[in-house]
Amino acid sequence: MAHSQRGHSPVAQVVGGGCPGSLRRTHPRPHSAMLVLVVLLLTVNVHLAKAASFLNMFAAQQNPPDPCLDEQNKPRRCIPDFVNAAFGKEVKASSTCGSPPSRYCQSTTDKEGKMVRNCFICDADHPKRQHTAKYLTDLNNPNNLTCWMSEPFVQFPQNVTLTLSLGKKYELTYVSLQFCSARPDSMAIFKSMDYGKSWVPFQFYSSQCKKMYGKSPRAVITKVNEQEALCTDAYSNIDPLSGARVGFSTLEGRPSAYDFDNSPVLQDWVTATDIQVVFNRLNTYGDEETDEEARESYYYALSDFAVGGRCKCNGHASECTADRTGKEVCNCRHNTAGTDCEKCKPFHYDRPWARATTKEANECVGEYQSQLFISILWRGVFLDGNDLTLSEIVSCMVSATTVLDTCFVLHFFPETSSTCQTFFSK
Ligand SMILES: [Ca+2]
Repeated sequence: MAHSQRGHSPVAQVVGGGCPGSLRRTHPRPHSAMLVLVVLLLTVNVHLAKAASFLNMFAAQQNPPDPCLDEQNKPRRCIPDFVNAAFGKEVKASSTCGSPPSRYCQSTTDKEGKMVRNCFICDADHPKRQHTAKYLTDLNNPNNLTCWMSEPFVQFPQNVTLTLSLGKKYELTYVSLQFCSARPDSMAIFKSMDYGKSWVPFQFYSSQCKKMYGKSPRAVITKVNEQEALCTDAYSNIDPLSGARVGFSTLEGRPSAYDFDNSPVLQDWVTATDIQVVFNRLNTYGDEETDEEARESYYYALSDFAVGGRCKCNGHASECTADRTGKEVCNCRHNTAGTDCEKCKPFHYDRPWARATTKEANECVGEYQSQLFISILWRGVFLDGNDLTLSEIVSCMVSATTVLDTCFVLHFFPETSSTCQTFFSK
């Protein structure tokens, strides 16, 4: 064991891994300035903790109750509000009418049930004639519908896609599409969990599920395939010609939905950073080959693209806010950190990170780690007889953080890693 080598205890070795050469010096001369620095660090730490707890006490009297703490000020699960995560966000459309201006026709039926067509111009440069993708996620006022519209007759095998980036992870309850045109014959909803690098299907809609997507329209979800996308033929009729809404509920029909807290599979299933809608085939009456005006009446158009869910913070934050760069992040509590509160703060790895549940907040704990950090510094600087410069100590502090991160984030607990075991056996 490393013990036998004088001046190279396991702790010193681990820390030394990040400070090349700094612990290999052979001058065993305790440095009084370093001793003062470490004592100062300890003292400042204790005083800061006391001041923080005093300020917290004071703040608690003035501010409304903290949703992440219970009545006894103990951590409890907290979650951000339910929102339409798409509202006001940019949607990229692969096809939008109006550049150059084009004609489109709206089909309606008159009192006698006869088909009537009214034709208009879509012009991207005209404020009242444009049908921009911004209209997908603007305020949805039923008395003044604003519609995005694709170019006319982009028919299978060509498709039209809409891509919505949420900017961070959300846990979604539904995806809802309100049409200004007829519903498509075939469309698919995909989600990404890695900001658009890879996509997995969420739901398929088609009058011919098997032919279009290779899926049976009568498949059933059981506990063994809870992350499988289904296909339904129930929403692919050409009627109504406008105004229909298609909603996909992410948890509907999935058995573990009733025990969501204890189902990592479904927690993963509802998580998304981006949503993509792919329109594969237009619904038509079959008259597009013979009638030019008929072709102009077949396009995809939506008045609202809504995504209902909560900013994903794993039960450790009650709100998401913009960070210094304007990126949306969780306002993490319970000693957690990261965009989604998906890890423990440095020096709070006394037990493995876990998502909060309704019964247990699973907050990160770290008193032992702070003491350990000081002890690493102590051993590295004094007990092993090295003298380091201030910049080397700062470098060691960074290295120690990395070592702890590596131990606990990758291995979770010392028992599972021999490096960490050695590290902690001191
Ligand atoms: Ca709209």
